[in-house]
Amino acid sequence: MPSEHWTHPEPGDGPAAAAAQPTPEQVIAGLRATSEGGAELTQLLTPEGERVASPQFDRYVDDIDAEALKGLYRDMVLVRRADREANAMQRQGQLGIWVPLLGQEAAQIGSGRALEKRDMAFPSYREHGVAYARGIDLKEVLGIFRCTDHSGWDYQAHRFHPYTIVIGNQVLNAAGYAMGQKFEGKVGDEDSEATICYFGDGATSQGDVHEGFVWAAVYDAPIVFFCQNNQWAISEPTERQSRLPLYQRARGYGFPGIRVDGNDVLACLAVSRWALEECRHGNGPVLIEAFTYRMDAHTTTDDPTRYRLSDELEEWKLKDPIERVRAYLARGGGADQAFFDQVQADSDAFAAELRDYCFNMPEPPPDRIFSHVYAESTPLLDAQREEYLSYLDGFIGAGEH
Ligand SMILES: Cc1ncc(C[n+]2csc(CCOP(=O)(O)OP(=O)(O)O)c2C)c(N)n1
Ligand SMILES: [Mg+2]
Repeated sequence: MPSEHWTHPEPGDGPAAAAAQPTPEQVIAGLRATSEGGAELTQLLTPEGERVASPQFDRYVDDIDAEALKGLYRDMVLVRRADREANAMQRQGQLGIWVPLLGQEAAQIGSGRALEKRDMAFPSYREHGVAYARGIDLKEVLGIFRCTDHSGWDYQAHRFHPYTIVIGNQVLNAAGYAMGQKFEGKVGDEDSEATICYFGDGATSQGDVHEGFVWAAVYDAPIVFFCQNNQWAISEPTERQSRLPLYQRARGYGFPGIRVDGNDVLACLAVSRWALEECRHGNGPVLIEAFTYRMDAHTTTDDPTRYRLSDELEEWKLKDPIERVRAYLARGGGADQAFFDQVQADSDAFAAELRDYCFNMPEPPPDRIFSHVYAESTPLLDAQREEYLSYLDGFIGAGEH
């Protein structure tokens, strides 16, 4: 009987085994994304909301009492609510596109809340939860998706780089930034700086990510590579990116890699704090693979029913990042119904504010595309701006005849 999953024969298996080819069914079985994180998964809170002791990581969350956990819960509910509102606004034609974070709240809030103000974060395009944790008003994020803005926030003030759409490219930027932190002597003690860089499972196949890993490794750069393995790169499952679990790739570059339950906000917080501390003390880089799931489409232009089965989604719903915290808080008496109702009401108000802003979003001045191209403008850029503005002036009164 052929096994459900086809595996490559071992060298000693002989020519017959080596000649064997997988059946189409085995290829499909191998393509299926998995909901199992394996024995290596670091978890502090099970999907049922049970606290699991971890000799290695408990000390990184010993300050997280019921109040602090309620704060993390609130963060996750708010960003999920904002995400759902933005998704709906795209469907109503108010946004050009939306990139949902649904399902990845714990990975983003846990790691985002692990950062100190002085640390620097480099996102891809799905990190609205990290943006929120960095103190960015999500109204500023909406502008990108309404196509009125390139990314409006002050990235130095928030220590949160602009979104990067080119897959994996931010890994090079982040590695270079972290090397700069090292060269400027900002590494070595508790008050040191670190960098965190977000990317997906699919991005790990990009050359930029490989190059970023190499540069960061050989310069001992203080950078946490935070890979959100949400099981899919649009329609490609993780099995199409790697034969071995992604966190194990770190070994080949000579730095530690760890797989954390990306749906467990406590574990993501603990593991990220540990990794950042390693970096602060000059032991970077570190790779974190946050094992999670993209519960919605890749973007609003995608239809996941064309490439994945709904039973997979149903399985992941049981591992929901918000529900396990709710179960833990409710069972342990850390929160009562009034708390949960209040968070729900706050999230509805938060979403209403976003909606109101989006519908009334001001048009940016047309010459805005020339700003922030360089730290200081250049004569060529000035000339281009002037030419563009006088071209636009040519339309004044044109519609009156
Ligand atoms: C260099 C490059 N190639 C291709 C694309 C098109 N593209 C956009 S998102 C994406 C998949 C990325 O998957 P992953 O890294 O797993 O991140 P996720 O979207 O799942 O968060 C691709 C191929 C792109 N934006 N940039
Ligand atoms: Mg992915």
